[in-house]
Parts: sequence; structure tokens; C-alpha cells
Amino acid sequence: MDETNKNFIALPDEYSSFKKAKVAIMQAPYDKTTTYIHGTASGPAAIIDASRYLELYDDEINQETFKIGIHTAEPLEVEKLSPEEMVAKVYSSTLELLKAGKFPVMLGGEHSVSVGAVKAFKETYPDISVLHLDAHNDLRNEYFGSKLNHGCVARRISEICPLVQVGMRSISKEEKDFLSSQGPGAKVKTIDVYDILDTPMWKDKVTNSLAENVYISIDLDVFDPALMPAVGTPEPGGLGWYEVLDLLRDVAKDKKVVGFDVVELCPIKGQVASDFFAAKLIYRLLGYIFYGKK
Ligand SMILES: [Mn+2]
Repeated sequence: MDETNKNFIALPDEYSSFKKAKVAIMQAPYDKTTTYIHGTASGPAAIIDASRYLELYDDEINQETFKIGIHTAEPLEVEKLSPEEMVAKVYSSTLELLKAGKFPVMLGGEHSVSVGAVKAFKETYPDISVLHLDAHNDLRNEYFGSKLNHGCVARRISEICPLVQVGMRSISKEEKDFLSSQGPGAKVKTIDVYDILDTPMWKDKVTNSLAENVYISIDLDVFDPALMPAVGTPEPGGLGWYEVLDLLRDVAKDKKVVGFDVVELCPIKGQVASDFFAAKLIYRLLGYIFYGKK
């Protein structure tokens, strides 16, 4: 293996050059407003590193997904920026990729990086909605003095476009009040873990609530911490690998997924299972999106 190759799944130029690639991997190593464990800035590099050991053949969908072409862009220089500057940078970089006809995939970094991306997608796809997988609602208007704290990301996104949240199991009174204050035509729909436990057809509820164009934002803490311990704010009772894959497969089949992000990986030194988990999730989701249309 070529140790100097810093591309996702260590793809050679033939499948990773900007010109030929359909997908563009962005890296936003930002970690400024996290509130518990810090370290998400090293998430993107850990995912890229783990991805080198992925099998190129996807045995669930029986495809060599890399053949769509996957370009890996240099990490964005966001580490020292204020949250506002970082969001502006992510926005302009995402927009540039969309204008070039690429399918952006962003690796975080803390969850606030998603705000800039969603702004760029909204400009490109005016009828877009966001599917937000997370243990937390992230609907606070302000947290620790910032409106761009990672605990406010869904609130900011809801000001851009409609949002369907899945997997929540921790909410503040303020966020609960915000959700119940929404009238008919609510911009934020939440399918929390209790809805999932009570509703056998919960996945249909999710897909039926989404617009035709969908951006997916995956906070890795949506998964159970037994499977995904490398997150900054772990919550017990999370979703399983196959449970989330089933949802993503359905959404990719029924809707037009136009981009996604995977955020909040907070690598644990010596524990590579979580990094590899994130890398495999990304590759599998790309497979669903590019080969799984009905
Ligand atoms: Mn979260």
C-alpha cells in the first residue's frame, strides 16, 4: 500500500482526479464549540486513514463503488477560524464543488460545519430538506454564548430549510418547548428513539416527511456508544448499524440524495474500530446513492 496516498480508500489518480470524479470528499477539521470531550478536529484524518483498509468491493450491494470516481480534497483550513468564518468557508467551498457538478461529502469536525454546507445546497436545490441523524436535537437557539455552537446546528439549519430529525434521546426543556411551539406545517419533524420503538413503520414516516432532494447530516452519536464510542457526547440507547443502513438504503432509493456529511468523530487513540466504522458507513452510503435508485 502506498503510504503517501492521502485519498479516501487510497484511490489511485485514475479514480480520484478532480476532473473524473463524481464525488468530492471535503474535510472540515473544526473543533471549537464542543462541550464535553474535545478532539473532533482529528476526525477527518482518522476516517481517511481507516478508509485505506476498506475492501473496494461492496459485498452488500455487489458493486465496486469507487468506480464512480471519488476525489479527496485537501482539508479546509478552518481550525483557527471563528465559527462564523468557518461556516462562511465551508459554504463557499461547498458551493464551488456543487457548481463544478460534484457530489460533496463532508467529513467533520464538530457538527456546526454542516450549517455552511446546507446553505450552499439550499442555493443549488431550492426545495431541499435535511435528514438529520443524531442523539441530540441540537435545537438550542444559543449555547455557551454562541448561535453556532454544535448544540445549535439543527436550529440554524431549520432557518434554511425543512429538517427531519431521527434518533434523538436527549433534549432540553428549551428545545422541547421550541418543537411544541411549531404550528401546522412545522419545519422540524422529530422521530426520536421512542417513536422508533413504538412505530414499526418509522422509516416510512421519515421518507414521507422528506422533500425530493435530500441532504443527509449524520452525527455519529446517533449510533449506540457500544458500537461507536468515539464521539464527544455519547448517549446510551442508540441506533444499530443495520437499523441505520436500512433507513439510508430506503432514503437513497426513494429520494434524490444530493450530498451528505458525517460529523463528530472524536478518535480514541489505539481504538480504530470507530474510525473504520465511519469510513465504511460513508462508502456504503455512496453505494446506496449511486447504485441503489429504484
Ligand atoms: Mn449529537
